[in-house]
Amino acid sequence: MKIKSVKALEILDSRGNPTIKTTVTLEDGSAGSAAVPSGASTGAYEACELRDGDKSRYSGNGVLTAIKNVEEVIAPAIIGHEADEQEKIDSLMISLDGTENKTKLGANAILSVSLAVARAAAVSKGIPLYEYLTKFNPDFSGKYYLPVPMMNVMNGGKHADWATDIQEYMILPVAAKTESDAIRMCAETYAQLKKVLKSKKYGIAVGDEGGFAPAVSSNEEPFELMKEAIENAGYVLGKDIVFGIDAAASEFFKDGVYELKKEGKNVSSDELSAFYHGLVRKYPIYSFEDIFAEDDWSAFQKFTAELDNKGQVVGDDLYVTNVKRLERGIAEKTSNSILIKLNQIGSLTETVSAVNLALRSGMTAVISHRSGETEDTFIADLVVALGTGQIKTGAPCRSERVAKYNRLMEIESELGPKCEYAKFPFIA
Ligand code: 2PG
Ligand code: MG
Repeated sequence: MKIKSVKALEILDSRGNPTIKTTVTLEDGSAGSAAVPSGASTGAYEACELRDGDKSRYSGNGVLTAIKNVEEVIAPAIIGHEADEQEKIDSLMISLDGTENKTKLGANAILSVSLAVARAAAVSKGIPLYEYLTKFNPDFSGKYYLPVPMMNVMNGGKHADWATDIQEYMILPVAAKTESDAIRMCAETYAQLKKVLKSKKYGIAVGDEGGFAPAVSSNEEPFELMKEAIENAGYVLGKDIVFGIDAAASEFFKDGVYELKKEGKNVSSDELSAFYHGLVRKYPIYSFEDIFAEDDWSAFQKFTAELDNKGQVVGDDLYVTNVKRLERGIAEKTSNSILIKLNQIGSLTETVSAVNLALRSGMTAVISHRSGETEDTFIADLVVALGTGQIKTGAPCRSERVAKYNRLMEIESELGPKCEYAKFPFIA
């Protein structure tokens, strides 16, 4: 079905910053909308998030230029094209932009159209978005896999005023039998964590991704608090639920050293690695995202070799969902996993290429939200369609996070026996 109109709107993300929402309408009246998220601990190599820079509006963060680009540059070029020709539309937008990092039109402008086109096409075909998106999954067999949620229940770093140096402390309910059980296990643990924090007279305010962000004493203490919460919720740490972290280490890498403010010291890559190994000896941590800075390839490579597939080393700022950086990571065995964020690269087609390359190379792929989110749940459908088996979308708190988990439960109930809960590959 052909595209008839493309309209964009400036809306707010979960931090109250402006972002872009685009609606694509087809000739049969089918319409699809998509809203773009925004990061705080952004990678230096991400595609461009175009902001107006006009200080009289939103401190320069408005997206009216991006909207203009959608309506005046992209719309005339894609109107009349078939909405289900996603690759064609994405590459048309990429060439209209013509820059390496989408600096001309903005990755936010391009992505909003890219996702809205996919939604409109699914609506026109009368099928759910996750079903429509399986056309991008070369291994799709008719069976759907619902992802292990990586829930960030304690927030630090840039997302929580540096409560800890490590940005995210995550729980992974690996022993769940279904998606809704997995989400329940995390929500129950989260509720217990609140009680644990209260009993220790810690604050229970939450960070950008809904995790608690109290003034703990060290980077290690959150593991103790989560351990207590998991036990109080009736689960076995290391069996039912395991841990993951996102250090977002680029954010505390300054002048060649890693500044651990919480520990009051500056450390080298080797020392930081020793610190992580120390944690691994004490806690069942199975996912290590951005544990070094985005250009510290050799530190990643060394840690990945040492971990020896007993867990995943996830590249986020390291790869920025970019096939070129991922190719280097594959060649050099820099990590065994990639974090996937649509707006780091700026189109559905390029995102899917990164996922498929990673999976083909034996890596895992975690589909992820951003710290600045909207109520859009596209990533829930995408992770089910691509069957990567892992999603990271915050704590079971704050509606922009919960919306994704709710969508996953909805998909699970719709699919019934056609789906199963994914296995976390690093646990027997
Ligand atoms: C990350 C993300 C999402 P941000 O570092 O993985 O959790 O944060 O969107 O701020 O980059
Ligand atoms: Mg990250």
